[in-house]
Amino acid sequence: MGGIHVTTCPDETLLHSDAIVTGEAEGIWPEVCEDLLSGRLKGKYLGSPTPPSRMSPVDYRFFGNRRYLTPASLFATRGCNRRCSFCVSSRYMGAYRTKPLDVLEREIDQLMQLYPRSFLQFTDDNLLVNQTYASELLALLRRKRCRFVTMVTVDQFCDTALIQEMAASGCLGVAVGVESMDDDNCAAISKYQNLRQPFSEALNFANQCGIQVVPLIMLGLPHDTPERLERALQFLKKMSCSIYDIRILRIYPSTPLYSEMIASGDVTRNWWLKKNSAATCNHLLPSSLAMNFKHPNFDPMQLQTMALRFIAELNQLKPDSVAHVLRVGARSSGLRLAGTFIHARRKAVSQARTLLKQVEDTAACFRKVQNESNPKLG
Ligand code: B12
Ligand code: SF4
Repeated sequence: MGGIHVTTCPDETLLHSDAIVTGEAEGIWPEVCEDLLSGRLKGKYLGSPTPPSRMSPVDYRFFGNRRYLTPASLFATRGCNRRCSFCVSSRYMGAYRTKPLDVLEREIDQLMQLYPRSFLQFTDDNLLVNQTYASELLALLRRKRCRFVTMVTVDQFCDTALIQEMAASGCLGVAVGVESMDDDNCAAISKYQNLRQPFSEALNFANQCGIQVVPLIMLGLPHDTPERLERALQFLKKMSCSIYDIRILRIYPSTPLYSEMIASGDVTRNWWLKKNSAATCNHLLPSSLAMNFKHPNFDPMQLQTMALRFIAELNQLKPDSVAHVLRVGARSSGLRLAGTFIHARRKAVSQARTLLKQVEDTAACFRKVQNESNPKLG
């Protein structure tokens, strides 16, 4: 086994496997294969960050046509130089590295040949943080007449020159790491690049450039309260985003947030191995809405109800929101992506409404049982 969880929890995963590889596999993989073939497999292999000089082009024929938004997804960089306290990937990935552009160009050529009608999706954590590389990469995408989507940080999103350059290079959409509308929450999770940024103005600008915007939002941050989230919901409703990605904060092992919350008693060590408590609706919900920690201002079902309301109310399709997404798409010849977002919004709203009903029923049942066992609480 290998990958992020294995890297952050090697001893746990070794209990379930013959051998594990921690970190990045490229350098150590030949040794693992040789040992396997000669029957001398060791338990633990320590992979190390692959240097750019050893990054060779991925052969996408191996993956088949398995689509995630698009079948043409690729990675140009590794790691992230920021250190948001909840983020696992910036830590386990090692130093920020960029793939040589000639290698990347070969991957792009292959993907464009395999999927000529698809846009590219860069799944990088922080594709554009190195300005020199970002300019060269965007020039390459412009030259190749690519169309692409990617993730950006809030400070990059608010940089109008960068957004303009991205639009000119074929950018159809960005997911933005907004997390919270409140600066004190962003500071509490060390997401300093989000502070004092003109998000609403940047949103209008990106939309005018033909870029669809997907804010990534987390509920359950340290300063969230029911009143604040209600305010955030009403504020976000006035914005014109293409689709809203809402999740409940997760406390991953290896992050500073995990260590802090273990110390404060707000999260249980190895929570992912424990059975779900009856006081949550984790068993009903997708993992992105599971709650595995204690929040001072919410019980789990209350936060889960709020998250479902965010999904249902923000993604609700009205004639003007449909027209907006289509208009943005038309500006960048990205009508297909616009259609995907409209379809995804419809599906998200319908799922959230169904789940909301189930969570509300479960919460009512839970309160009834609590009241019966302790009438004083009622
Ligand atoms: C893209 C992505 C997705 C896409 C994938 C689409 C696609 N077409 O690839 C989608 C949206 C589907 C997705 C979904 C989810 N994701 Co995701 N995703 C990522 C992201 C941004 C990039 C993954 C990637 O390609 N990395 C690049 C490659 C090179 O790195 P790598 O995968 O780690 O692989 C290297 C090593 O780990 C190792 N390795 C990996 N696997 C193996 C296996 C073996 C046998 C060996 C030897 C080695 C090895 O070698 C590799 C090469 O060096 C990562 C963040 C990140 N930086 O990795 C999050 C990330 C992996 N996702 C995460 C999560 C939580 C999820 C979801 C559970 C979200 C949810 N709640 O629904 C789902 C789970 C989906 C599933 N079924 O597994 C977390 C995982 C946290 C954790 N501690 O496990 C991450 C780290 C994001 C984050 N910061 O929170 N994800
Ligand atoms: S900017 Fe994104 S990838 Fe980088 S540390 Fe923060 S959350 Fe992680």
